[in-house]
Amino acid sequence: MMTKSITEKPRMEKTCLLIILLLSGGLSTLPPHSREYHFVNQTMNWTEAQSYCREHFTDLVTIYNSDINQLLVTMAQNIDDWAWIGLYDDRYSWKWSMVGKLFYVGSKNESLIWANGQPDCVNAKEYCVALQGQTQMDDRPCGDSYPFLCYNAKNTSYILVKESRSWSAAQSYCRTYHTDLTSIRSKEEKSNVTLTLNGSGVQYVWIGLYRDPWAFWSDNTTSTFTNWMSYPYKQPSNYYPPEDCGSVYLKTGEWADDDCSNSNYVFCFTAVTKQTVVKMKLQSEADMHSTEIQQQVSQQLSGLMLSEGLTDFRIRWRKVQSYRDDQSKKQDVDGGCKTEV
Ligand SMILES: [Ca+2]
Ligand SMILES: [Ca+2]
Repeated sequence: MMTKSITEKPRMEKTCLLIILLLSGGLSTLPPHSREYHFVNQTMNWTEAQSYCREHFTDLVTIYNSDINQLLVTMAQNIDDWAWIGLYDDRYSWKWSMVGKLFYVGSKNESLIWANGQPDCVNAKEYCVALQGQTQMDDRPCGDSYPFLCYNAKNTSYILVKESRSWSAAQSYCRTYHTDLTSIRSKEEKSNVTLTLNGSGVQYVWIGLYRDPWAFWSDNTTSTFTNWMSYPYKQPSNYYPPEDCGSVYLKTGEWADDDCSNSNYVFCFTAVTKQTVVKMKLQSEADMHSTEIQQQVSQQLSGLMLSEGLTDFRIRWRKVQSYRDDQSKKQDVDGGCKTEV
């Protein structure tokens, strides 16, 4: 006969454990409203301004909308001068129509040679590339009409279309009837292009190289907002080339492209990391000291947080105080658990 002995367990202490949730916003996902803006009341060139902002704050300012733009104007109190913002133009950030990736011409591709003094981005209007004299590259206004070179990937052929079109119209044509505007990514492609153009007599011919103007901000975020000055000086102008850095006129908030070596005031920003602490008290008969149980609770909480779209959080356990039946300790007890700060 088996005897079943039941041992009466001593009353288990109720253990209170505090779960602390630290919720914080990562820098990369910070929306613009979690930024603080700073007007630097001294003048320096754009590179110095960038270093200054990175040393004392986070970076040069990125302007995402007219509210931020207006806020900056208010901060500078009507000074009749200009201030640097994080915007800059990279005149070597070329991309191939067919590849779509940034392509730094010159440093990586020996087959691509700029004509003397190019790319010069005359009047801040030249964002597409044509071969000039059949061998060297020149940035030209994308709206200019030139013959163009298509590439056909099916039979690896290069097709010179002698009808003059704008760069975009040429691109559409090539994409419709062939593969795309031609790339020149190797010595082999370069000699094929030269061969195709040989004896054609064309002065300029579009190839697939282009770039997005004023696409970069110092903090590597992107913004579609612009506020270029239109009167009396239409900007960007590249009037004293190169004018590759963006500045804002403090009286109106309008932007201009400016020579990066000029001295201007500066707008910086600080990224504000917002952190919220959520404390939860757990009271249970279960052994809350058990790492396993703690892990289970943490996992359930994490799942809940993630389902609510919160991705940046930490869960920390902290023992507060054991519940005791001892009435003499009651003054220490706050609803069963003492709250410890
Ligand atoms: Ca040019
Ligand atoms: Ca300008």
